[in-house]
Amino acid sequence: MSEKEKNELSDGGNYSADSIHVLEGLEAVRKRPAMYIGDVNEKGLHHLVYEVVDNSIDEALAGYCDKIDVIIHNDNSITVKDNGRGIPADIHSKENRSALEVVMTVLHAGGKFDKDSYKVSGGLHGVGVSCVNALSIHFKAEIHRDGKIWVQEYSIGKPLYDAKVIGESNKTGTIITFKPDDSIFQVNVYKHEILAARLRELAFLNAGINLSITDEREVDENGNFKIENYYSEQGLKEFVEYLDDTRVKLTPEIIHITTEKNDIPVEIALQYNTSFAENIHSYVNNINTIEGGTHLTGFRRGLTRTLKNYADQSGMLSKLKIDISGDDFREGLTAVISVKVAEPQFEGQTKTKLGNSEVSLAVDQAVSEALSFYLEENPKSAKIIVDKVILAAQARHAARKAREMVQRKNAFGGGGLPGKLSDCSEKDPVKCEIFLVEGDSAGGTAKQGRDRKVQAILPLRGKILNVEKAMLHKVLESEEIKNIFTALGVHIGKEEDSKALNMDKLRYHKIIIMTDADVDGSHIATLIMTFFFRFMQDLIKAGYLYIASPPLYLVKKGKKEAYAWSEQQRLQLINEWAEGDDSNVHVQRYKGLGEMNSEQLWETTMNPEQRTLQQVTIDNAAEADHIFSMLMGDDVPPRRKFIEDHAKYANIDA
Ligand code: 0RA
Repeated sequence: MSEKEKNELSDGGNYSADSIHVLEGLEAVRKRPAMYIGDVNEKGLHHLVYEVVDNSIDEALAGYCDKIDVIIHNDNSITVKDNGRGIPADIHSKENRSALEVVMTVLHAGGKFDKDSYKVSGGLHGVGVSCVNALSIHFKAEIHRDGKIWVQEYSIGKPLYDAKVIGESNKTGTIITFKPDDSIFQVNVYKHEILAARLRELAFLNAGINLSITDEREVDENGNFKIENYYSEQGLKEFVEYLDDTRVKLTPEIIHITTEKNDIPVEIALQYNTSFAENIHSYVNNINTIEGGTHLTGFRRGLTRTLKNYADQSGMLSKLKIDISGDDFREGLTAVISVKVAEPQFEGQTKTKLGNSEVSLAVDQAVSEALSFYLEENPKSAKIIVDKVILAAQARHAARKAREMVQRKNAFGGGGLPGKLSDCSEKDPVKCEIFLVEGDSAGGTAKQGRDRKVQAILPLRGKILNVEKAMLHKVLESEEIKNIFTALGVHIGKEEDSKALNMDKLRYHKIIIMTDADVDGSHIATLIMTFFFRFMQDLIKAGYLYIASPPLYLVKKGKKEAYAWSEQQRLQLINEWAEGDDSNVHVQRYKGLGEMNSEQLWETTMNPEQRTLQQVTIDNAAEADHIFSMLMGDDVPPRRKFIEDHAKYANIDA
């Protein structure tokens, strides 16, 4: 506990003085919620749940809890229930109030009672459960401990009554229920998929804990709530299996490392597959470190050195004329790295880059020890891996040649913009948008309808290359993909020197994918998103990628016309206009962009004043990786199942 917090708590046992301090603390959270939970949109809303779950995970990591249940209630309030020791609730003589109340109402007080506990979990901002309380219109804590049931309720962080005993219990645990405050959050509907993906991830990251999600908003035909359980016996090994379940494995075994180096617990699982993508997911204290950091550097260094030594010693590189780069060792590699660091230093733009220098060596040692052992023990697999690395090096050289060709052509081609691009006249990238449009015909309509000052149009022919399955030089040679990156002004590639996108050259700050509102259209949009996800991820992270939403229907009655973007809107319009007789209400289903004329396309889909754009974001990188590899892979059944499961969100002809 910091000196400041101690002072706040031990203010001579003066209850009212304490509470004033407390309310000031929580008032600060309500005044500037984004400072504590990131934002007040979808992300922040879901962050509240993570914050509460993290406390239960800590209790599990301390060895006292193995079951955590999350319930989404009908009114979008949330319950998180665990079978840990229960938060102490009796009166603390010093503070003159229940310990529970202190945990729930003092900023950063959560868990600090237990000095021995090795607190490693904790949300991205590690703000504690009192922040969730401050941002909830209603919050209830129920504690089962020492044979009793305690409760206390709060509103916007203020206790509604003193913690009290309401019954007896022979169990222990903590049950938190909260309803986010609508006056703080822009959105108030929880997304099942987002919470489920996080719980699945937590299950893999913390083997042996039973996690579940119950969604009371979804009831099946037997009247049962939708419920999913997540449990992993073997941790990261199963995480890699899950990530790669639709990829073709190169070696039969997954390399799984669980060790501790210099008091730093390190867990790693890795396996090579036949794809060309590098899929490394790293975590520190259960937080996805999307910007990487010292643990990732240590992993790469250990992997490269160990594989290189092995290949050198076995003489496999003697005939190779070209150099091997670090990237070549990671082509087709899926890996998850998880470290637990007692005092993590987070750096970087999103505070998801680990700075602690001691972690680098710990991970390097862990991976090189285990990997050299594995290579010696499994010579067949070792040869397959080294062959793959050599192939990657050769492909990289071919790709460099292909790229140099493109660049040379561009240098002589004057400006180098693709012939198909109808550019805008404005030059300031911040004001400029580019529409990537499916098909030449829709491209023509969009060109006529656009605001030519700030909107550029790039028509794309049918289906672009599936980058999930293609080798790098094929990607670079693909006409459509060349058109995309030359129009954008940035280059792509996997070589170390060009890895960072030259984002300052980016010519548009809104890149809008515009495809037909049918199954083919959404497949094409997915192909384009896959390309951005694999080759220009920084651009998605910067918030530049969007999807246009063309309407599904035009509803007409006499001279009246209106568009509908959903089945529900269509029915509502018909209801409003029909007045008991819908015979003269005419509904036109837009199957493709091409069925609209240029004014209609402008009005409904392109006009910044009226349109709705969906921003493409990466909520959960591991889950996104899993979904993209599944959607774009060879395996048809899981893809079909995914599309069927999501059909109600897609549209009727799916
Ligand atoms: C501090 C001390 C003790 C338990 C907890 C915190 C605790 C907090 C949370 C939050 C969610 N679930 C939780 N479970 C436990 C207990 C210390 C002891 O019993 O010695």
